[in-house]
Amino acid sequence: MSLTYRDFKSAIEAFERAETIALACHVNPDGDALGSLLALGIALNDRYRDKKITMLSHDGVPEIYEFLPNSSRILSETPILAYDLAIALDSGDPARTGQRIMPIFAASLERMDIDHHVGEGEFGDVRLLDTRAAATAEIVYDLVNYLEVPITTDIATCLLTGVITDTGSFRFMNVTPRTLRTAASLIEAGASPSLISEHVFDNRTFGATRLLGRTLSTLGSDASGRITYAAVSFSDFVEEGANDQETEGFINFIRSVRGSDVALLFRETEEGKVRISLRSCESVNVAEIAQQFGGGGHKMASGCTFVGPLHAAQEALIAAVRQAIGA
Ligand SMILES: [Mn+2]
Repeated sequence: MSLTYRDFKSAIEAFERAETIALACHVNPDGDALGSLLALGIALNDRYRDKKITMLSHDGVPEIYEFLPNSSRILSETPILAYDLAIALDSGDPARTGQRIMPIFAASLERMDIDHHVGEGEFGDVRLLDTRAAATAEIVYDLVNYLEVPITTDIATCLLTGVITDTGSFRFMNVTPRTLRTAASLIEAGASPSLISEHVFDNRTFGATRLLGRTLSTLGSDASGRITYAAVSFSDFVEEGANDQETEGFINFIRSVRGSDVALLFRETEEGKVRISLRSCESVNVAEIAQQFGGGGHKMASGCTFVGPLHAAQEALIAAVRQAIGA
């Protein structure tokens, strides 16, 4: 489904009604989550100088995204429980905003869901859901235009980061003529694709690059070759002096293996706790698999946490994926 003038009008009416507005993105935020959050936060501040706008990211801002304008104004928690309007961006459902932030969605007067994913988690009094958008940033771009806020260089940089990261630099199946038109307008407004790429993709620390080497040396697959996976152990992190945020992008190497339909990256972020990222081609819904383990996400990109040793996480997740694809 795509959005109409009426959808944007009802979003703007909700902004007008609210005095206090909270915006939140999903846990382990990516470029689209943060870019959309910041762009809408900046636009609302520009448009409504008298309203209190709060930007929230449960897991903060990964270092590679700190270059995004206003990123230092994002809070990882809020002392206020109830807002007039609580907005979830790119999140699938309110639970994905993280345990410290999720309660504001139950407590606030109105809720808004801005997302480009299909899911059972759709919610909200106002829904800007567009499954044809390659990124939430594409929807926010339209919304900012409806708000009649000029697309400043700052807003454009945030939105283009969302588009670039969610399309794998315009390589994924979700890229449409609209994606490229939006990107062209953002570049006209002052965003720089090369600057964004330099920060996001060509910015791995020495330790994290060595960690990537270790990770790829664990690459495995099931007998069918349709499931590929790799793991980072806790001692790998310690010995290379790298952290979990720096594994951003590792999964792309695992999913780019020929014949791979589902890719998994296991990270033992502390002893006895394993975070798992899942990616798939269009025919496999990895959100459903992550949900079996208390996680969530999107059809082609999801995540969950497993409590237990690394090998147990691998066994459990690979078995679940095998069952899902009938391999
Ligand atoms: Mn997205």
